[in-house]
Parts: sequence; C-alpha cells; structure tokens
Amino acid sequence: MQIAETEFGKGFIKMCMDGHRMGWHERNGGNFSYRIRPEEIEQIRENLNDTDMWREIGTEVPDLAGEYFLVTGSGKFFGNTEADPEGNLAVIEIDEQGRRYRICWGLRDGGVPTSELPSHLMNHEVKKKRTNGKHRVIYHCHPANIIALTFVLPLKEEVFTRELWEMMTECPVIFPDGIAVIPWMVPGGKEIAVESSRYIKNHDVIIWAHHGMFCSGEDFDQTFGLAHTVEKAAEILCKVLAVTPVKRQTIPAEGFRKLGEAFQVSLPEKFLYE
Ligand code: 2HA
Ligand code: ZN
Repeated sequence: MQIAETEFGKGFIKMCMDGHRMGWHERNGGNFSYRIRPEEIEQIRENLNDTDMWREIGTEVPDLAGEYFLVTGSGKFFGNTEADPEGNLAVIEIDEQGRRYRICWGLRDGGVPTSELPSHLMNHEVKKKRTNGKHRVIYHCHPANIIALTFVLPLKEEVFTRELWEMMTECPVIFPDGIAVIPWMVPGGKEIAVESSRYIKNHDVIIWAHHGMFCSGEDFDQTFGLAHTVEKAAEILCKVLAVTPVKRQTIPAEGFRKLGEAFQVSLPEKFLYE
C-alpha cells in the first residue's frame, strides 16, 4: 500500500495541512512525527527499502530501538505534503542501539528528517514509557499568539497555565497537567531535546519561549486539538491584554475546584493560587 493511502498516512498529511492552514507553519516552520504501529508497517512494507546508510541521531533513544516513524523533512514545507508526500516526508527506522536511523521511504529528491529529530525521538521515548505506549504523536508548530505571550508573561508554568485556563472554561479539562514553559534555546540538537524531555514526563504541552509549541498526544486529532485549544486560549488572552491590563472579572480559583469535581479531573493546587 502507498503511505498516502493508509489511515495513518492520511491522518498525518491531513494534520500537516490543517496546521498549514492555521498559519502555524510559515515556510518550513514546525515539524511532526508519528510512531508507526507494527501492523501499519506491514501495510507499507513493500514500499520500504533497507539500503540507506545508517546515520547518527545525535542522541540516544534505546527504548525506541527497532521502531519506525513517519516524520517531516528538514527544510520541507507542511503546505506541500499533500501534493507531494514522498518529496517532503520520510519513514525512518531506528537501529538496535537507538543511536542511529536510516531512511526507508520518502525524501525522494534528497534531504534528511526534521532538524528537531533529537527532540522528537527523546520525547517519544519518554512518552512511550510514561503512557504504556499510548502516545504516538509529537508535534511542533509556531502559532503566533502563544509565541506573543512569551514576550509578555513571566516564563513560569504556573502563570501560563492559570492565565490560559481562565480564557476558556474547558481548558483545564483539556490540559489539566498545565503547560510547561522553557526559556529561549537554540533550536535543533540535543540540548533543547533534553530540556523538553524533562518536562514532557508530566506535561503534554511545552512552550518554547519566542519560538513555538511542542506537544504530545495519543493520535492526530487529540494532539492537534490540544495545540488548537492552547493557541485559541492564547489568542483570547492577547485580545484581553490588548484592551486592558486588568481583567474586570474572571473564573476564580474556587471555580476551577468546582470544575475539577464536575468533570472529574484533578487540577494541581499550584495552579489555583489566589
Ligand atoms: O523550521 O520549526 O524548530 C523547523 C523548526 C525548528
Ligand atoms: Zn520551530
């Protein structure tokens, strides 16, 4: 089967195009990876090759040994993935030590997987363990409003989480563990990967200050929906802050406690300061 005809291939490309239409992937901005299920690999086996050279990942992910990922290509544009999946995406295989990968499909005209491959793989490794294999998607995008807030709010998890929770009633239900925030770092490479993987253990969303959003989820809809919810809350907060430095009224801390009970989600007290 062609990759673009499989359910996971269709879902991956749809999410690329949805993100592109949201304006979150200017030029080659953002990157995206999916941990492919063994039975999905069987569907596409005839289209995979095992002749590419092994290449260094730049970090170690022993718990991903032998796994396959569908990933966006470095320098490739999300908006081109539907018209030309094979030119812009790749299927990669991780070696038995979790140190190297090879390209089994895609990037037809040359190229390599996303520059953020170390971040994707290290965070997949953490999340796979943490969720007993449920999480399969890591997504990085550049949404304008959440980036704008990193110039305005203190770069603190408590502040970002609480401010965004207040913007839409259902936010605490959608991201009850809150939003981690890390200070500006050089993109690509191991350092930002290690820093992100510390936070992804206990969060599904990390904000990279002055850069973008990095999130993890079980499937494409959940992950995209999470990014969309966070960005929409950020948009409302930007509008509020543009109008007034002081909110006239908002959801009180006690309101979130009641919400937590009603929706049966536990909301950490550290976000419920007065
Ligand atoms: O351009 O978004 O973080 C790709 C990126 C790097
Ligand atoms: Zn980026």
